Amino acid sequence: MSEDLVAWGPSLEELQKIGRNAGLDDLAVTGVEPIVEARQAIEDRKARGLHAGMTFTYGNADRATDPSQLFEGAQSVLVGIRRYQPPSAMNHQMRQAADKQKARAAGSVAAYVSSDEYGLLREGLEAIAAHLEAFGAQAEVVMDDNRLADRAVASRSGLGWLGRNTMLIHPELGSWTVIGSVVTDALIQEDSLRVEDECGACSRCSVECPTGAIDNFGVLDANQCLAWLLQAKGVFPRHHRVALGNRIYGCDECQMVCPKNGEPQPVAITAPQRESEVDLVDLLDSSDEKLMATYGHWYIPRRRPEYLRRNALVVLGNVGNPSDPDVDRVIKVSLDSSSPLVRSHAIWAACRLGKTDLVENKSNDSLLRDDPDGWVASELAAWNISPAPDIR
Ligand code: B12
Ligand code: SF4
Ligand code: SF4
Repeated sequence: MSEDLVAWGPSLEELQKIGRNAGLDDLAVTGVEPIVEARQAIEDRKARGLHAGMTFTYGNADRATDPSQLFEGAQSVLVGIRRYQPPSAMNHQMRQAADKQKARAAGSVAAYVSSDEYGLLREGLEAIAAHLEAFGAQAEVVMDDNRLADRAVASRSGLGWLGRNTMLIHPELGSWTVIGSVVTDALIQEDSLRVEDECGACSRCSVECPTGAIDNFGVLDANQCLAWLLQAKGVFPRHHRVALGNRIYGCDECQMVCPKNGEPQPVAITAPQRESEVDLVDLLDSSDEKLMATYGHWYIPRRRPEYLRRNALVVLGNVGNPSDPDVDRVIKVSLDSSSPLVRSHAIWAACRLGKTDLVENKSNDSLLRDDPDGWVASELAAWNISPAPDIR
């Protein structure tokens, strides 16, 4: 804060108390000056194509790193953080092995969506905004929004450091957190110091990432990141399908391996629970309407249920039980789908489970009909399969 400005509005301590009572685990404040390093980081990722065509904060890096653009007169950014329950201590390979034992295969859902954490984060931030408004200040909640790079403001406010896995790591809370802000025209006295980077010589996240998406300098290539690939349009890249394992939404690996996350502690206010596992056969059996009603809170490309089916088929190929008749049934139904995306991933699932006969028994006509992007044809070619001759 520059010396000629006079703080006005509630104190940070007062706001921290309100935030804690309303579900936040910590709150810090920073000014609205542009975060030049963050802007450069975003521009650099874009220039190198590492953003994989994503928009979000990449759409307008200038705005996302300049909180003063949120509204005229904005002076302070209160950054709130909320910790959520991490996945069980079982590592990914153990979970996959355990899934193989189950009669019905399941896909795993990342911890941040296994409960409604953003709902509770928003409630905490709204309590802060209401208190500021009671002082006559303007206050706007900005959370997981294209207009503000959450980790950049959080790191400048002193809430934590930016780890090599790109996560904001709070010295006590670790990285199993979600972040949001309240931008206000009140001028809240800053008291935060920058937290030192504690990654040191560690590089576990980079080494253990299933696809090698993180380099040694903490730069993430979204083209390789499973969390993004599950949300991206088009075919799921063939060379990353096995690495996907049983993940059906999100990926927690680079946080699970991080020594800074320590022992999981219980969360203060528990958010409403949602699914942490998805029965793959049930998903593939569901109507489009049911899929959107059940998983509509996920980011689904173009809001098209065929993407949920695409992801489920890749996971089914990895962890499905080949002797389960329901697995055969849902693959057969998927091979008959009107969507070439679904048909091509059904071919992959069938072949990966050693069930090429399911594909070979289909006619050319039924498999290759309406395949404008050649997805089905290239999947068949990849497995060197010729379907049954056309039955005319
Ligand atoms: C796009 C996006 C993604 C993309 C790309 C992620 C990435 N690393 O770039 C994908 C889909 C892959 C993704 C995945 C996940 N995401 Co995401 N994602 C975002 C989003 C919308 C924008 C992030 C962004 O700006 N990326 C651009 C790149 C360049 O930024 P960055 O690598 O984070 O680098 C920043 C800093 O390094 C900073 N910076 C760099 N140098 C310097 C120097 C200084 C001095 C300073 C101050 C700053 C600074 O500038 C950069 C821009 O902000 C934010 C929400 C938001 N509005 O901010 C959530 C967000 C980052 N995601 C979040 C989460 C939870 C996840 C997942 C864990 C979900 C999951 N389980 O699957 C994974 C984690 C993967 C990972 N290791 O990042 C949380 C992170 C919480 C935390 N504690 O860090 C956020 C903040 C959402 C939220 N509001 O809580 N995500
Ligand atoms: S979220 Fe998964 S795939 Fe993405 S960088 Fe982290 S470990 Fe790698
Ligand atoms: S795993 Fe190691 S290098 Fe990666 S974020 Fe955690 S402490 Fe940093």
